[in-house]
Amino acid sequence: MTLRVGVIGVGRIGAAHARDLATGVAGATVSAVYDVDATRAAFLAQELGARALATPADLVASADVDAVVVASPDALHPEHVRLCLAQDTPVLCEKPLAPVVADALAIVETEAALGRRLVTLGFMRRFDAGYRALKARLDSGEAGTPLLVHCIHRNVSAGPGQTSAMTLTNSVVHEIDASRWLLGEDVVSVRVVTGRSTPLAEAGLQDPLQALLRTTSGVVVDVEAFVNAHYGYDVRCEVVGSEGALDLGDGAGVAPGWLERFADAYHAELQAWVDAVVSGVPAGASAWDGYVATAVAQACERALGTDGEVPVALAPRPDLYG
Ligand code: ISE
Repeated sequence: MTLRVGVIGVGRIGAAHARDLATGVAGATVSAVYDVDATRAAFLAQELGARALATPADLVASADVDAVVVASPDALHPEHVRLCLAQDTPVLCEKPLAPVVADALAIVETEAALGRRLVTLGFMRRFDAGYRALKARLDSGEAGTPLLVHCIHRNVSAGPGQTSAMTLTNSVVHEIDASRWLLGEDVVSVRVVTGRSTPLAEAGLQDPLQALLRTTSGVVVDVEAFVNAHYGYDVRCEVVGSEGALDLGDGAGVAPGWLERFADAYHAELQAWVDAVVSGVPAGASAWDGYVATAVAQACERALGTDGEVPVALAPRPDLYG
């Protein structure tokens, strides 16, 4: 069976996903695309032999769309995922599931009521070779008991209108998910530390900032998020345990940008998603993982500008998410 995928939002990551689905990922083709920029959608549709449709709703309802990738702007993710749930259509949603936790929770509740895992979150670090090797070594017990996780997340430059809240819900959200996944634990409280900002940051943007996450067992995860690092795209992760320290290994160098740094991970994530939709066995991060990541990121938003430690309150986890 060839999975016919529709892609909503074909800017940078959406176009990259669409091209890979059309030409690289086994068992998939791209049948339809939508973008608010109709010209951009039309060009990509022509390149891929797909149709450019007039609205996201048309795309999701289209008879030749079996599954959907949502790569629209963050604030539109909930609306586009809801369209998919209403049509019982599997969807790979780029992170975050929603910038606002209530919207993310509403999606979890809708999916739980349907009783079927339709939503997968695009947390691609889970498919990166360095992160996977780190997790395998951690799970083997090689480093003993995990005590600290040090994360660095540096972007080359932020887009116009970037806010500190966006740094948290759009960038730090990756480290929130990756540390939960690596440690197999939830975050119970957060702090955010800020200091001098780079002169390259827009007025009002705290850049860099540091988020400190405390997990259930007391592991402290520190995340440096610096969205105008200028020199390159630099993502690092080190877990310090009672018997050793583990990091991402040689693969983790400075890259021109996130598309280059995580190209293999994005590809592996798409392949795993297509295989999961076809087999019916879910793979990758769930809507619950997306909800939790946003809940932690929004706790960080509340902690921003205070000296305090802010608790993370989570809704009860529906049985669907085991
Ligand atoms: C971007 O949306 C991504 O997901 C990148 O992986 C991340 O590094 C960047 O900070 C985000 O803006």
